[in-house]
Amino acid sequence: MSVAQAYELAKARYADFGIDTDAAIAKALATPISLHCWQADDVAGFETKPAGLDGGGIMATGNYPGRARNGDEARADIAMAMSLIPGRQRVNVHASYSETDHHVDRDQMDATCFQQWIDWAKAKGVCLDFNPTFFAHPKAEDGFTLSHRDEAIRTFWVQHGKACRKIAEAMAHAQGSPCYVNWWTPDGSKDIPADRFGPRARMAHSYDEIMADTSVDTTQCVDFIESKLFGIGSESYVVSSAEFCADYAISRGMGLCMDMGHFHPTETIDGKISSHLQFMDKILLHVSRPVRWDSDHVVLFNDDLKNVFLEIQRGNAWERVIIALDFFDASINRIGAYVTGTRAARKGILYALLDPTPQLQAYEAEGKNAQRLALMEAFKSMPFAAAWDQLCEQAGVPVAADWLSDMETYERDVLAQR
Ligand code: RNT
Ligand code: ZN
Repeated sequence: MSVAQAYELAKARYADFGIDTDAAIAKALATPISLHCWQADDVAGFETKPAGLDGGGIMATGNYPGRARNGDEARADIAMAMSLIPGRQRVNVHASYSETDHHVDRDQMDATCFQQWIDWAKAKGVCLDFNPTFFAHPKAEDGFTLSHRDEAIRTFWVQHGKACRKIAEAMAHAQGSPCYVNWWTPDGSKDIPADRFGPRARMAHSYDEIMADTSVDTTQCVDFIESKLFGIGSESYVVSSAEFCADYAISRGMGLCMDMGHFHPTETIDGKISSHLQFMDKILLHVSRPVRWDSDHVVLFNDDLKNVFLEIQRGNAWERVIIALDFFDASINRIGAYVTGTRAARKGILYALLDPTPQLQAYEAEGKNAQRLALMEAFKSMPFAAAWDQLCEQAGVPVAADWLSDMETYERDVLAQR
């Protein structure tokens, strides 16, 4: 049976419940997903650095061949992945992906360091998002940046933050639409701190200093602060915790970023969205998949993912939730990681858009909670696959796993030659 034939049957089935599958597909395709540039090179970055200047912070595990070694390779890989992913995409660049012929330290960066990304995005017709990079730098080596007790180090990172907002504003102007900026700092400690207050006070103060630059147009450079529970080397204390970030964002009129992997292992974020959106205009999501201690496995079409998008659908909050990806797996073909993860996110969006929300909410209002539960359950086995295949076909990308041969050809011709 062709995709079109299967879709006609599925369409009729959903129509029985008053759901317009054509409209859902159109909306799912139009919903932007921001692809993170850092899956292409395992979060290494492309800064020109003097020998010996390095520093950790985030770790990708695995050494699958074919890692992008420079901006051109990363952009080629991202473009390849994008050609196999349906729907509207943005590209999310980190400050550590600056490209210059000489060393420009983080506090000195400006938009010219990202000219190649800006030109490429324009040529591809995609918008860029941006992230200051508070890791992979000698001044982040001891685990503290914006909350550092050394005033000189703290000031360096404040300068980086200020520079990043200017860069984001320039990107927004170049693309004629806002650039979403995500603020994540690794600050924290491996073991029990004796002072949790001090770093948090300094962190808040640093952010206040960065955001005090009122020359930046906040309709164009739109800031979000990302929380975390723990990381490698920050198991006992993370300065920018969930409470810190939510309180900071609300008190300063800033956005909040929730990464799906940054909470307790059984804690999910879907139920939090309706709380934050009572008090904030917009939130940013880092769509990710936590496994044990790792927060960044390749995204899959699992319950956690579906529930996040169902929550957006049921709260009619599509305009208020910005969707970005955050995963990195260096142990498999990186194009495959991008395509599987991003397609799963798009699939989750379509799945939510095909939810019988009005009927479920009507049952709830009438106190018919058995009916509500039964319909939710029944919808798990609706002919969703036919709608998803139709979306892919409509977008001109391979259906199901038919993209694997393209990935393998690219691996043979391009990745294996690196
Ligand atoms: C780290 C955060 C952060 C990074 C990216 C590279 O735990 O999730 O978002 O993954 O900024
Ligand atoms: Zn994240």
